[in-house]
Amino acid sequence: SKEKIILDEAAIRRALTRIAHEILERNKGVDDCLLVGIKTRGVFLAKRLRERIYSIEGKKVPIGDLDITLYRDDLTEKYEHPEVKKTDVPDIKGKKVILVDDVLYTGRTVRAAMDALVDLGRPQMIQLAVLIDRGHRELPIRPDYVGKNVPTSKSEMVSVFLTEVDEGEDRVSLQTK
Ligand code: 3GP
Ligand code: 5GP
Ligand code: MG
Repeated sequence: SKEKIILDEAAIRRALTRIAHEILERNKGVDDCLLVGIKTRGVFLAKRLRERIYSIEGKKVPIGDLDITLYRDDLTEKYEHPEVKKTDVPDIKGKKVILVDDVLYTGRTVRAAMDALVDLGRPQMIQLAVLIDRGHRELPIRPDYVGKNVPTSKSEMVSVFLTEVDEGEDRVSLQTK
């Protein structure tokens, strides 16, 4: 298999800085905003965005996380059904919730995340930030903030390495079988 670097450490840093600025611009600051990371790597990306926003704006955005796992509805089917296992999210009533994930693919995980959020209370708005949009959506979901759009085939895989959890430097690569 072949591996191609899509984003190196500096490119990830620049993308997150840009997204932090975009979040501040779109929301005219971050009052009433809440960052919610989708485990595992979405949580670390949300924390990095919170730090960036703090250094630009001097405001600490509250943070939460959602743990979503894929369950097979039927072992004979390839279809995978995402379910929310755990949530640790502050009060979202009336808040602008910014969901953060590393890779957006079918959109089913984000859909499960939105269902879980709406069950917790009525947010004012939900936005979506992803480091990589690899296409192949199966639901009408689009990100508001994107680090990089990466056209992929379904047989390819995007690998996201973040120093908080992975060996080596920050990087995103594309694995072709
Ligand atoms: P993450 O939790 O840090 O996002 O889903 C478990 C991990 O497997 C995810 O890590 C994700 O990065 C990785 N992964 C790679 N390709 C896929 C995929 O197609 N589906 C799912 N669910 N996870 C994938
Ligand atoms: P979904 O298909 O629901 O959009 O994505 C499912 C979950 O798997 C999400 O958390 C997403 O971040 C992750 N994911 C999907 N495709 C990939 C991929 O190619 N690489 C990585 N690292 N994560 C992926
Ligand atoms: Mg993910």
